[in-house]
Amino acid sequence: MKAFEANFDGLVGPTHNYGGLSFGNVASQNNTGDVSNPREAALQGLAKMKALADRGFRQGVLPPHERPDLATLRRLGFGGSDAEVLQAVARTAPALLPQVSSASCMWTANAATVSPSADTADRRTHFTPANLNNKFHRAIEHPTTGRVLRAVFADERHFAHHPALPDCAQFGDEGAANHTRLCGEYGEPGVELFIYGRAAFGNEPAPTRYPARQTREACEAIARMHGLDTGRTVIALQNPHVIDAGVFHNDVIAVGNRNVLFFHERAFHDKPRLLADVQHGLGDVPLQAVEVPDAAVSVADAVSTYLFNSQLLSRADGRMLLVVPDECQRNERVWAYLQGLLESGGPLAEVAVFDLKQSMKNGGGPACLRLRVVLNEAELAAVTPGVWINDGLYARLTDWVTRHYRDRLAVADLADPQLLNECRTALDELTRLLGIGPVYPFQLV
Ligand code: SUG
Repeated sequence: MKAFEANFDGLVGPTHNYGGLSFGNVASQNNTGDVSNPREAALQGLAKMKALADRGFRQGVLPPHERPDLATLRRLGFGGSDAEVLQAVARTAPALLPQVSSASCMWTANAATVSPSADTADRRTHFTPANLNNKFHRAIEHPTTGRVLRAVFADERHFAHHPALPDCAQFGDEGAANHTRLCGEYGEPGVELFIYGRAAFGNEPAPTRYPARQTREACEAIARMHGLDTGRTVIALQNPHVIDAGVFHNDVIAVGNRNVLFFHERAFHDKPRLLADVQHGLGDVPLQAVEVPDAAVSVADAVSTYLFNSQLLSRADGRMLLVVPDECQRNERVWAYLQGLLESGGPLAEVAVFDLKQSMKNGGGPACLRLRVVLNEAELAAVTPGVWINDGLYARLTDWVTRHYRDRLAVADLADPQLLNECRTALDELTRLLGIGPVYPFQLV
């Protein structure tokens, strides 16, 4: 059956800030304590969504989470009114404030792993929210993420939802950031490629400086839960050296679309084996490996520009568009490499550049901001309709952001009880605007 790739971008939340929370993510650490601009961040993300929707790509939006996360603070023993909770946290445990206030769910590549119906045993699209248990500020996302995904993909005839994996290091899972699907046509069975940074058991090489967030055990569990065909599932180790160089997710060093895998020479531990296994799974469909040599673009350049954290999208004519952050254009070597790629006559026909500076400063590029979901006609029709970006929704969301978001937020502002009220008012309006029903703890009490 004919199918399409839809991209669901995370709308940046009103508490977007630079908390310096992600050890191993160079941008997050380098920008610790900077004053953020949540309004600009949300508008930058919306501009990308609108531009892609205007070009005919199927583009949806996923709402931000309730932040500061009062329910988590109460679970940690804080009590009294909401304002008293925030005051006590600021006074006695200030490090918790940015953690429970991060707008990190905007990076929806980490929201879940998604397997399209063409790949699964029961022919439904399967979703597993990522437990993100390597970082506290991200580990609190999955309950709301699960509710949002169930609200948007509600029809049980088409969509199957699993709980996040057990919350422990053995099953560390970072979602679609470490998962790529390769295929001929989107609607045909594809090869699901999972990349992990460490195995809980065994003695494979591991990074020594920064944490490896994803485990092999998590990949194996998701493949089982989704009912994937073992002959078309490849689970492979990331190069531990690139994790130590700041590649905290595989989507910082590789991206795939249809039969094209665009990756850095140093991305994988055993590249020949990985390529052979993917080709074996693809059968008659030839894999096009676009390998970027270290001599042309170093790992450091890849990390600072997010060349690979790009969206590789199929245009109607079958050739591909690469959506990159403008950091790529400002780096001579990366930009020269891209020009050469365009002239090479390969699958890449076009590069589109976006200013995503607010998100990039926390280590989130174009690919981090989106969750890919392959959907056939019947499944597309079953998606809750209010989340599709069109002229009307774009206008309503930009108006909503402009009315509710601050244009300046310092970490110290997170204790302001007024900020919590602003966020709840905004989010309550948003769930009505998107027509997804109640999903937030403050709406469920
Ligand atoms: O988990 N940054 C996120 C960035 C996630 C990027 N996603 C993908 N590569 N798919 C992270 O490291 C920083 C938040 C702060 O420092 O305030 C942060 O969580």
